[in-house]
Amino acid sequence: MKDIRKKIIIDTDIGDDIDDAMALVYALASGRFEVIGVTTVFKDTVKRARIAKALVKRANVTVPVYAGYGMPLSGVIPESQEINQFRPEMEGPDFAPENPEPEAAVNFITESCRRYGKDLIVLAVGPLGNIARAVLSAPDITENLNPVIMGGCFNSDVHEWNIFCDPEAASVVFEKMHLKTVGVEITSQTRLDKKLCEIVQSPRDGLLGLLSDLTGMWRKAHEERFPTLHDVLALATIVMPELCEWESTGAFVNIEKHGVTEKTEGDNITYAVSVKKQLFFEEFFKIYSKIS
Ligand SMILES: [Ca+2]
Repeated sequence: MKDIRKKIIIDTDIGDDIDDAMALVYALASGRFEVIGVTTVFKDTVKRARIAKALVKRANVTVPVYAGYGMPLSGVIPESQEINQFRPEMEGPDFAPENPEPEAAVNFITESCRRYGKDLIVLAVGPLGNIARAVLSAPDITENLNPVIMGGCFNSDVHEWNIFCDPEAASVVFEKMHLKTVGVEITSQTRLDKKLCEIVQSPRDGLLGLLSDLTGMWRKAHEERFPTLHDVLALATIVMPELCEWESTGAFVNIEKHGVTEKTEGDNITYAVSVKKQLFFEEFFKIYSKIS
């Protein structure tokens, strides 16, 4: 039988905000995606890869995890290297990335794009350092690499975090390719309330048990705030584009304004202009309740 799952690579800054871990769990366990691999980006990418690997192992699947570039394209080292969801047991040899050289992550993206062509979606839910380096080193992949990203803000001058952390990389990506993005003005509408957060944090075993623990660690580091599912929404739109309404525009990253995304003439950026929040939550928790 033909595998109808979407082939994806997830390029992630897992370990800072908690929604990256939630998106990875959803991708690994929903039955809707074939995760070809995971690449990590920004700051301590090896630690991030170890967190991702812990989730992959709990999901009982074989998915390669590569530690990509921690350094933004500008070469300016980020101030803090702290990662809030790292547990001591993740130091063990079982959780090491496939290859700790950042170039290996970029090569993995490049080779996968060439191998799978338009059958592969690259989901970028962190700063865009790996994707930009892939495009700069292998311009031929731009034809097929049409990433789905969580990033930017298209209705005001707000700095969206992923673009802000590596505006030079985002500028390359926005300039050189067709992409689909869900900006922060849309994803910020998907914050969990107390009741939904309690479902995620309820004690259990297996994959959801680890996600519950990581959510607790993240909340402790963030004044017990409730998570917002930015990255999960971007992922979910790959299989349910109807979750959002979309418009097309050109856009550039204003580096002097530290990464504000400004609309311009053109149509290479497809961006979300609204979200059906209730439908999204229903879908997320429907899948969630089936994960063992
Ligand atoms: Ca993220």
